[in-house]
Amino acid sequence: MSKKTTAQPPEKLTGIELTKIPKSAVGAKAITSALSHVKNEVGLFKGIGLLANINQKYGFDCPGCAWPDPDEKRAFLAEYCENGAKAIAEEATKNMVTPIFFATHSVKELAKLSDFEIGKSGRITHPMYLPQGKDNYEEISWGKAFKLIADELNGLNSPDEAIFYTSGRTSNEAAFLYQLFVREFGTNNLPDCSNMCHESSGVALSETLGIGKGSVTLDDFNHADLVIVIGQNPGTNHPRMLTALSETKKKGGKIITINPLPEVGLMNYKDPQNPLKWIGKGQDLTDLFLQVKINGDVALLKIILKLMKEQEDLKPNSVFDHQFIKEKTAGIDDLLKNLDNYSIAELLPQTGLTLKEITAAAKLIINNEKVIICWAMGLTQHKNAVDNIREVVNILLLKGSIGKKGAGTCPVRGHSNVQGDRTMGIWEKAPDAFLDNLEKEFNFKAPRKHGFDVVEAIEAMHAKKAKVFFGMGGNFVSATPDTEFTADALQNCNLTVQVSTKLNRSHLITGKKALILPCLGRSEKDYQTSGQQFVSVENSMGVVHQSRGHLDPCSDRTLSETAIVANLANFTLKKSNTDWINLTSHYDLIRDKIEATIPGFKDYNKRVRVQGGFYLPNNARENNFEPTKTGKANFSINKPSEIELEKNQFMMMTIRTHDQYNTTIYGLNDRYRGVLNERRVVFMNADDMRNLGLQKLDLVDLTSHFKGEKRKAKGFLAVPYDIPTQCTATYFPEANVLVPIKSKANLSNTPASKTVIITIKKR
Ligand SMILES: Nc1nc2c(c(=O)[nH]1)N[C@H]1C(S)=C(S)[C@@H](COP(=O)(O)OP(=O)(O)OC[C@H]3O[C@@H](n4cnc5c(=O)[nH]c(N)nc54)[C@H](O)[C@@H]3O)O[C@H]1N2
Ligand SMILES: Nc1nc2c(c(=O)[nH]1)N[C@H]1C(S)=C(S)[C@@H](COP(=O)(O)OP(=O)(O)OC[C@H]3O[C@@H](n4cnc5c(=O)[nH]c(N)nc54)[C@H](O)[C@@H]3O)O[C@H]1N2
Ligand SMILES: [Mo]
Repeated sequence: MSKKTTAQPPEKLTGIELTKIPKSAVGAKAITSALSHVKNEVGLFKGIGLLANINQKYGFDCPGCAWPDPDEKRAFLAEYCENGAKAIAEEATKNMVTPIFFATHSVKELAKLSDFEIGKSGRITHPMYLPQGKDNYEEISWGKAFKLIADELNGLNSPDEAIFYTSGRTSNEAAFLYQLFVREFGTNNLPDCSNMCHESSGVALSETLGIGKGSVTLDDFNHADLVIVIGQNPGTNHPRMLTALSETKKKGGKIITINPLPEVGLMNYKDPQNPLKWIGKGQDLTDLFLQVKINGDVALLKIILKLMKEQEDLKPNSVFDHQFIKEKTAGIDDLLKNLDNYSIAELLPQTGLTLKEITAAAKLIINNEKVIICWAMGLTQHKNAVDNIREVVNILLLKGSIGKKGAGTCPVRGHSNVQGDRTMGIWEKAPDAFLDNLEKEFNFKAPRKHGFDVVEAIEAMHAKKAKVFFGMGGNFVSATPDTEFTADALQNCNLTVQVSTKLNRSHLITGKKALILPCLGRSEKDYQTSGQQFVSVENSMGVVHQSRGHLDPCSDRTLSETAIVANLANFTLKKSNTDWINLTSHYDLIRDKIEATIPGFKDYNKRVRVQGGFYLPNNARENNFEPTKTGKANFSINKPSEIELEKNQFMMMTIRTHDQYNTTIYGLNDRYRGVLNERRVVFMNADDMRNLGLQKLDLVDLTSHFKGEKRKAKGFLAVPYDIPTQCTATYFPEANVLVPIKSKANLSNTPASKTVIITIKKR
């Protein structure tokens, strides 16, 4: 497709070794793996000091994930996990990407490396500029860099020709200033990683419950009768969640896991904080495992709903919470009537399960009162993703399992401040009330036309309707779908700018001109004119708390994200009523402005200084559903997957290994799945392999099929795995080239990266 620099990771294989899949997650191996990463990247002495500060009340927030910290006790040296330690090691690395590095490595040469090799180059130390037609980045002063961006932005025909992306690590303070700058500049083009992540949850939950966030707190896991974990792999992606699940079990609660893969972390667990338990069997977490087919979830949940209804009809008042339904909800009659349109026999094949297995799950739901349902990308990245989540809500509403202790919705967020960034207004569709407040406080006219989300932004750049791309963190070209198409889109731009900590592929697939603006990481001290600052972030459960850096910055030429935004605004905005530079002199001043514009932040500066921070208001948690269109919690009618595979086709999900953070590759192992030293693998059912005449580790090429279009990814090793027939899995970002730009979720526009239709051909 593309004649320009290829944006796909190289086809090179790295020497695979298949090992036994461990029976238990965490334990001693996790600790040794974490320490070895810290030792290699940071050095052991400095590394231990760093780890002691992660997630402590006056330390810094772990940039790993958004799982909350305990409100009460915090273990010394222990409120992090293996993968949090790796995230920190990655940020605090000794390796530096200096102007000399760029002078001696051309962009074309670097683009041939794997994401692992690119990332390991290290932290970017100086602002760098790639002039048009040049092969190498050159050092540039901050002043010249800001002027260059300002000139480019002010030269556009309309502010809507610029795109301002955000990844989810940006602090509340930086995010608030950033969206303000973008809106004063005149556009709502504020796509963010949420668009590819939990957007489907936001859409489904806002419609049904009146808030786009989850309703549970960490303490609810101590009171739940039943926790269902569906479409999520916490052992790898939210390891500290295993502690919460372990608490549920210790108190007598049950756990159902719904996943095409028997993910080790969910099956059995060894507490990292209790070395005495590292030897021995560990604790079984999952009571019932439903190995659903990819995208079979609506069909499965519908069967459960039908079984619940059947039992309620048989024995009235034994299943449904009628008082809750009557007082708090709308739409139950339509839901129950609609369920009659589906027969269990018709739904069953989509799930790949037996009726006996599903009945066992339904029984657990029927017989328990307080239910929490947790989910992540396994539900959100499908064409019918919003249906998935609304169906989850239907089950909870029938049980009255929302807004009471031990029950509720738990969409587990990804990036450590992705939820906070949304609260701060990083949203291409920010509501009018938010914009009204901004206008009042900052005395300007905010644009009202909705901006581009991620997919729309790519399409706009591809069509040359957008010409400047500005990325506040992240790795746009590798994280987004349809790698070649997106690469073309970015290369069409006049200017691409990346505010980054570490080198990544988006620095190498650029517009005609490109800039890299190096910023401080979460673990580093942030000094402004009034002294050292702290920032604040919001976790997955709506707790806002502070985060204070511990290390000296990797270079004296980096700036904080907050300072970068303020300077950019100062250079770009011809008239603004805001004193941008003064605002960044002390971040309390920014927090005062947040308090003045966003509900829930009363006494922000005082409450953020209280140990552990504070909870934002959450109507669903408080059993109040007034913000929905009906003023009640809404039942909904949802559709099972409509995708039909041809006989030779497979469904492919793109997932994370145990050794990566999205596009940042920590290492080449996926320990919990028994794959070492290789990322170019495709997990397949052994019967499917046999039918295709494939042997273990045969080299195959993958082709995706979408509305007559084909996309190819070459050179993957077939690995037989415990996965349902016609289901396959590959790793993100190697397989992103196969995700068609137009294949996305209804209503949320999230790329359908878990339902890619492929064929597999032996080399
Ligand atoms: N160490 C580490 N931590 C991370 C990240 C990381 O890359 N590394 N990324 C962060 C981010 S941004 C996010 S969003 C989260 C992601 O956290 P997860 O959502 O856990 O990440 P994925 O690897 O995408 O895993 C999706 C899980 O859903 C399952 N699944 C896929 N399709 C289906 C389906 O159709 N139905 C069901 N029931 N299950 C399905 C897969 O088998 C897999 O277990 O983690 C965050 N934390
Ligand atoms: N096929 C497929 N595609 C997916 C997914 C999938 O499951 N499958 N998951 C999607 C999901 S859930 C998400 S959230 C997106 C992630 O998309 P992104 O957030 O865009 O990607 P990341 O890989 O997290 O970004 C890593 C880069 O962020 C920069 N960085 C790290 N820390 C900081 C910081 O503190 N400040 C700044 N300014 N920069 C920093 C570093 O330079 C690093 O290279 O990918 C999505 N893409
Ligand atoms: Mo995410």
